[in-house]
Amino acid sequence: TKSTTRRKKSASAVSASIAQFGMTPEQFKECVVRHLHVSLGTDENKASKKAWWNATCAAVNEIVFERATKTQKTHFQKDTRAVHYLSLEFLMGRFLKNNLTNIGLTEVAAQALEQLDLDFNEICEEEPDMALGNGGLGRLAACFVDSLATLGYPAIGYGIHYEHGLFTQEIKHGRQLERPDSWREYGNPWEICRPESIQEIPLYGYVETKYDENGRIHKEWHPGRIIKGVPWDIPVVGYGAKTVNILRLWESRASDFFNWDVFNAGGYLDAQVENVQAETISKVLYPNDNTDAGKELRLIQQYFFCACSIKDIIRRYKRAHGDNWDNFPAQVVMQLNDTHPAVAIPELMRILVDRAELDWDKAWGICQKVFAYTNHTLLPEALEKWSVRLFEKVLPRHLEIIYEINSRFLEEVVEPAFPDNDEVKRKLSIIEEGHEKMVRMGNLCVIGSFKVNGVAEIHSKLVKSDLFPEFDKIWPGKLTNVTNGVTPRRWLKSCNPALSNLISKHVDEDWPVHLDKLQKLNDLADDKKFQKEFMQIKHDNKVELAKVIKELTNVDVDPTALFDIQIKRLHEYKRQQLNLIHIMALYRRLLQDPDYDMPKRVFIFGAKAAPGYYMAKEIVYAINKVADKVNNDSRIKDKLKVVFLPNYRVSLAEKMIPAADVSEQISLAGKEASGTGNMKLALNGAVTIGTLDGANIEIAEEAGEDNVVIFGLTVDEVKAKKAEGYNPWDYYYANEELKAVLDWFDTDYFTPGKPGELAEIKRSLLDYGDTYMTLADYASYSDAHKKIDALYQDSAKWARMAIVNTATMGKFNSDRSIQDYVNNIWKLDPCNVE
Ligand code: T68
Repeated sequence: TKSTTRRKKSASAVSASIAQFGMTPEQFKECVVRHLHVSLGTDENKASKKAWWNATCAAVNEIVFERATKTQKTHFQKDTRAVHYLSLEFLMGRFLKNNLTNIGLTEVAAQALEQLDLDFNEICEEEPDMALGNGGLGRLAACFVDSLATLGYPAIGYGIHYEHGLFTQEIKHGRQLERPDSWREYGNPWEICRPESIQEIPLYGYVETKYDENGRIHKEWHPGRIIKGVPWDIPVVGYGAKTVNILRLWESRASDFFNWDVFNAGGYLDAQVENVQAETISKVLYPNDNTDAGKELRLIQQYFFCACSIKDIIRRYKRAHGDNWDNFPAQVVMQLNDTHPAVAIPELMRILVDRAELDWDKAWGICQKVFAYTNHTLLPEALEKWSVRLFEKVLPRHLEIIYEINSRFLEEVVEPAFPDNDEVKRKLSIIEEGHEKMVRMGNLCVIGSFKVNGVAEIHSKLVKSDLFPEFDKIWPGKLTNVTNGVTPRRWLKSCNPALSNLISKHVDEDWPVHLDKLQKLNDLADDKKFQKEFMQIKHDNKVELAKVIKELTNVDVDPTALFDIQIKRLHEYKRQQLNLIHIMALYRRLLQDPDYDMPKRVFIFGAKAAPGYYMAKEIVYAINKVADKVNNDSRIKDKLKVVFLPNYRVSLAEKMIPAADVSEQISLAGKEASGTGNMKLALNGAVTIGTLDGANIEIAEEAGEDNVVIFGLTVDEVKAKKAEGYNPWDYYYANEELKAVLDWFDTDYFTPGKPGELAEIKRSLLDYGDTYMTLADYASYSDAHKKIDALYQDSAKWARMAIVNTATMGKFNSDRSIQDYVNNIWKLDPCNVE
């Protein structure tokens, strides 16, 4: 009966998609085979899996490109207002399954490939991830473009077409090694080059001051170099595929005429060197998350893609409106994804003042209606600052413009609000005075934008109270909140098909676009039959993950054990070290008392450390060494396993998230702006163990306090403790278990023959002050895990919690986030594409 219902189910899915795109599995199969012949130049007998994947993509693209063209044409004809999402990162992952989900042909394609004796999932595995981002910030941009297309809003994403995305991670003898990520070495079927829209971008050089016949000052920038920006377009398919928007990514090239003929009359070789430098700009994504690298190449990347994008936006605007700038703010809104694209503000001013010859006030009036800025962090080391010296070298005219913006702001805005207050002026100035003068990009963004948002309630509150309090006084209402969200198409429907099918049996089929409808599952939370089905799916997903774990690490894990997952970038503020210390404590308890009462547990990590972040890499090493020891210790009878899955990325997340029982969200309160992995895990029925930080607070509000396990200091308690003088040694001496575990780091217990190899971790937690108060939260964290253990041992109670988590995550749909942006910031109308 199971297989008949499956066939019935898929038959109805197939007929639904035939209604929309008129395709049967046979027709799809013919299309794939045709592409194998005419696009790939091979045939059924010779084709590699990669060729089959390419041919399948080509078949999907027949629909996708047609819809993309229609969408662009409609937006042009209706002259729609659009949002332009400027982001240095778009962490898109794989496209095939997602695009099939969104055009409604997953089942058709799976059956077509089956008829060709191919396995759909295996073919999907051929696709490399498009990893043009570090973590949450980049993945948020990807979820947002998905939601914008799904909701039918005219939108374009602008970014960089990196040749190498985020490095791939290998683990060798427990340590992280970085290898370049060559995601498009063999071509990428999802992108189209648009040489007709190339832009030329100036850099370096000097500024000449001229006066016209009326004595009016005019500035002319004589650049030292011109770079070419080549756009690559990637279609972004909305759910239902009515709207297909574009993600436009810029690749840098040497500008042929300028560098070859004019500047380098001297030599062929010199010209080649300049070509290499030009092409370096889009070579590689900077691998830091939540830290500011401060490197010249990074500033050039930022300017390069902002300047290309603004020229592109203006070209499109002029096609409809000519040289009349009056409608520009009505047509264009630009969302700055963090301060990384902040230089777009002085760039637009430069074009309006120097090129279009608008007077300053009119130009500034336009700018202030066009830009909005999203803040993603309060961590001081992540707040971008550029040295004035570097800025002047790379962008001499922009530095002048920033000075002008700043002096007018201090005089016309700050002085009236805070008369004679030099301290406030010093704080709000875009220029930080000191040993080395710096440009503060956050201040520039707040001053140049009409709205500024944080990404979760508590974070936005702290942006107002701690980061920009004076700005909030000057411009009440400018600082606001938009809580993050994730797309349920990728993060539930496509990554967890079994759970999605179960949901569709009990909730209207349109739940992927009306996620609040999951609330209906609340009524089934105590239903024995539903609990059984729900937990059976969780179990099956764990069986699948166990296979992946075996393949990647050769560790055997028991799918009946509790799967506890922490997946996110490795950072001390995210406190993977707290998780590790607790695992070591559990291990110690099991060694001391073989009957120690706990369910079988598997702790699973996925995390990349920034290549230059020493302590993060030490923590990766420590996790792997502890895993080696624990997993091979027969004394604890497999009651505890520790797994570090290498090369965590979007496609691996899609396999891990559906298999999680527990979601670790354990940052120090006040440090994680929002988190988005927390939402994905809870949506797939994981129970959160978390601090009152970021979106955890809102997740707890939605799921109810009984369905999450909260521990640790609150933001206010953190502040109070810091003020009274936090001393980690107090916690070390007060807690026998904590002391014993920390002392383990000095021994060679986990690093045989190499005592003290892990000692730096202990030192960071004691001698260097424990910046993120790991020890202060340890006891509370340990208690929270005891609570988890007890809850898990009551399987009905646990099933109820898991179901309620899935049922109550409707708020965290990125469609809701986008609708908040539309209502409160962008003021867009959806556009119907026939
Ligand atoms: C993340 N930030 C936040 N930054 O840490 C996370 N930084 O709480 C939030 O949920 C997410 O943004 C989305 O709002 C980042 O991911 C970076 O990746 C980054 C990259 C370069 C420089 C600085």
